[in-house]
Amino acid sequence: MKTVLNEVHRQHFPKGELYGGELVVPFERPERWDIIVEQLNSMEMADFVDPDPLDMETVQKIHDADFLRFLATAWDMWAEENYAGEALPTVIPARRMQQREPDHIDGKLGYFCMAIETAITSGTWVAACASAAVAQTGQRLVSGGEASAFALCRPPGHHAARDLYGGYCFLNNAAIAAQGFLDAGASRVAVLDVDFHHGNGTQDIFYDRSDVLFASLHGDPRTAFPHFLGFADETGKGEGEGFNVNYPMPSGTDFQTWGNALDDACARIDAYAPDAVVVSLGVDTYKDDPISFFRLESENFSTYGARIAKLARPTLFVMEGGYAVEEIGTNTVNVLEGFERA
Ligand code: Q9C
Ligand code: ZN
Repeated sequence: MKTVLNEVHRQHFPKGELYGGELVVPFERPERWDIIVEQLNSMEMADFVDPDPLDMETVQKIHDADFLRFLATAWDMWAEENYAGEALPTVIPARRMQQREPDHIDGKLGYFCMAIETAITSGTWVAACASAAVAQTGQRLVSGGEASAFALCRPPGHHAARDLYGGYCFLNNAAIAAQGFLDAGASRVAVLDVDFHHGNGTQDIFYDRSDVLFASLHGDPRTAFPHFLGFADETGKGEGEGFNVNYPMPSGTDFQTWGNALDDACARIDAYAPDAVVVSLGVDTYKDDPISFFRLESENFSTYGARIAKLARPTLFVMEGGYAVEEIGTNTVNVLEGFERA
């Protein structure tokens, strides 16, 4: 399968992520991309395609105009303050406070974020747009007849909602791709989110819609990020009732349990009969991931790639998380290779 990618992602590399009360080198860093590319090369799966320019019209169907304006201008507003560090929020519109976009950048950052670990830098917006373009181009390849494609997105996207960034995410690449499939003529699209973390942004974007089925396997939000969404009783609302499925799982979950949840999710997707499947592909389910608590082994990634192939639908893989950097190439490419071999 073809891989869509480009180098613009490097422009997003904050010096700091707020973690454990310290600013640490971000877990989500450019090296992740390099190691995946290296593994594609060494597996002779290097069929690389450049992204087309970003079609903003589709992005505007997924994200609010004021949020896009904020992301595009946040760094410049921050720079005007002459702060010494990178743009991080400090104040949040918490319970019983006004939900109104402030004028000052300190207020705007809190207004538009869902988690405050993620810094905005001078290159963040251009990298986020390039990442969305990568997803969009992958979608166009599959809409145009390719059986599958891999969008090597960075930064990731599934925590970004209509008007929220955070959890390393700015634009929701998978949601933009799903919308692209619909715009290209699909009637129904399934998003299968196998990242360790709940795809709160994707769920929220499609929560009241029946044209996108969202299914997510993830760490139980009682103990795992993003903590405030991803419970099993979130099934959709209005038109979208019955089109959202969450599989929260406890610390220590191994492939036996995880694979059963995947089988269930796949059965739901089969019943939905989508015209396309978008896989939010995070490999932070790996046993040695530094910020996650599942126990998948590298070989399990091949097995589940083959399981996804059994859906027998046009499939776009969109890169999300995965922070065990040494193994991220093996684990990611195992999914793609397992899929192709099936
Ligand atoms: N102690 C993605 O995988 N920090 N985002 C968690 C856990 C944020 C993950 C801290 C994790 C965001 C795309
Ligand atoms: Zn994740």
